[in-house]
Amino acid sequence: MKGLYFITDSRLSRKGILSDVRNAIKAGVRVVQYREKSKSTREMLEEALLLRSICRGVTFLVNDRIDIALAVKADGVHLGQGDLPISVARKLLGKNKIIGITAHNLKEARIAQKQGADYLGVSPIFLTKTKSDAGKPIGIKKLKEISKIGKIPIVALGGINLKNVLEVVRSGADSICVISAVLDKPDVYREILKFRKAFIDRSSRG
Ligand code: TZP
Ligand code: MG
Repeated sequence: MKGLYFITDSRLSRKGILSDVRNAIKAGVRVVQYREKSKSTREMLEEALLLRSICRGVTFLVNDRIDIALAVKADGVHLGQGDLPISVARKLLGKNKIIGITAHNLKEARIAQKQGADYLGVSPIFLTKTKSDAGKPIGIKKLKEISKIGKIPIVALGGINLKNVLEVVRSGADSICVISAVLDKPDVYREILKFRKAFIDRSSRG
């Protein structure tokens, strides 16, 4: 769970999520999460199968839906605080699958870690329009606090753009996820490359 993490968004996508994911992988993304909030289960299954076949050599996760993740042999799931608890998800998925949990604060981060989450999705760092129920931005200070207790990798997301990304990767994020700042642009591949540079800049000028 290092480097760039990409989440699909069929509402924001200009050329379709399959094209976005191909470009994201070409640009060096290491993790792809299939996140779909409005399609039928059957449509999701079909899309997830296609994505599974595209995501060779990168980690492929499914948001919320453990059934879809199991059906397409995804590498794991990403769950929110209102989804099935980690203990139940672990029983269903087995010990080898990845379970990522969204944490908005230190308490949620500590609990998720204790319960056996494989990584934390810490969000929203900044204001985001992409997820209507994302909650209040937690800011850089809280991200730093959470990263200090974090024994498991931290994926930072929510409102990340080219202006603030370096600060985020220097504040303890192992991985970053950017949705709108990338999908707003016509060339997803080129845009993701710019974010990838932030990880190089962290080590050279940090
Ligand atoms: N979960 C927390 S914030 C978020 C999700 C899926 C959306 C982040 O999108 P953006 O456009 O990079 O702010
Ligand atoms: Mg969820």
